[in-house]
Amino acid sequence: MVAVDRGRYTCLIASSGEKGRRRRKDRPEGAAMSGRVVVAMKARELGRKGIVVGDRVALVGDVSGAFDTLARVVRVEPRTSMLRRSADDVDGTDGIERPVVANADQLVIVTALADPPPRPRMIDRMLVAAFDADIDPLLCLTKPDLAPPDELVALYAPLGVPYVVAGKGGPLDDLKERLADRTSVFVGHSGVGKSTLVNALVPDANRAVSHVNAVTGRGRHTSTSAVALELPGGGWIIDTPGVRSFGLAHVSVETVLAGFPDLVEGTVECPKGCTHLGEGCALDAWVAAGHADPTRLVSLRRLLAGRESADDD
Ligand SMILES: Nc1nc2c(ncn2[C@@H]2O[C@H](COP(=O)(O)OP(=O)(O)OP(=O)(O)O)[C@@H](O)[C@H]2O)c(=O)[nH]1
Ligand SMILES: [Mg+2]
Repeated sequence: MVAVDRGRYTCLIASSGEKGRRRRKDRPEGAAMSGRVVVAMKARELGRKGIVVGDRVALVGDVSGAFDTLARVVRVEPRTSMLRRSADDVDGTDGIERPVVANADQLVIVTALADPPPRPRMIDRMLVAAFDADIDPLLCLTKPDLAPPDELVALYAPLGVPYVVAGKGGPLDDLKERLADRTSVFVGHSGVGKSTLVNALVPDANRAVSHVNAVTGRGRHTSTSAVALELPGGGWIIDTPGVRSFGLAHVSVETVLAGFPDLVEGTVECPKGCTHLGEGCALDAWVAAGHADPTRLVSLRRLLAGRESADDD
């Protein structure tokens, strides 16, 4: 399933060499791909089960893809991953998990080096979301024409997160190499340049882009829904709408810790239910004894603490 709009699911039936039967102007946004595009609704038997972009689904009914036809989604296949966030920016702090994208294997954390300025707390939270979903993170730094990447790169070096610098009009070779044959979901604040990148990577994408407000320094939330697009060289990218926050109420301490295998052993001596943030945490002594790099502990604590705050700015 590559896009959803008001209960209508745009699905792609991959087929070798078959050209889409819809003429381009009849295609919904995001349908710039080979294979047959079928629009479907959810079958009643699926009940309340959600379908998200990236899901592999089974279709019945009219799957011709002809104009004005509607198939039915009768089954959602088991997912290999699910990126989630708690929607505490949408309707209060209900902490309810919202699935974002299914079956992605790479989370591309898109951050502008300026305009809007980078917000490390947001990057940290998206990293935790990647750990939680068991998806590889990639830091993608945009707008290098406006500010240098050095400071951010140094901040994330202890975390071992790979990064690429990808500016508008600049070379995209590093990014393309990282995206090849993978299913990558682009996340980040509004206005950081996600759709600009998607348009540069997928010639027919036609994703709307808009400028960042000069007064507030915020983007305009130009993209309003997630869309999956096929890369010309193989692989998929999923453009998502800009988010103001990335709620992590559903993520446990253990999940974050799992992202730091070099520190796990040091927690054996911790008191039960240790938050690893304060008094009594055995990690201080473990690191002092030279078992792990102190910057790793600083990073772990930053992620653990950031997970609890509701505000990402
Ligand atoms: N100077 C500069 N501007 C850029 C660069 N990349 C993107 N922009 C501009 O940043 C603005 C926002 O870009 P979008 O691609 O719409 O951002 P987005 O992340 O998709 O935003 P939402 O859809 O609102 O989440 C546009 O005016 C782009 O032209 C860059 O490398 N350098
Ligand atoms: Mg966009």
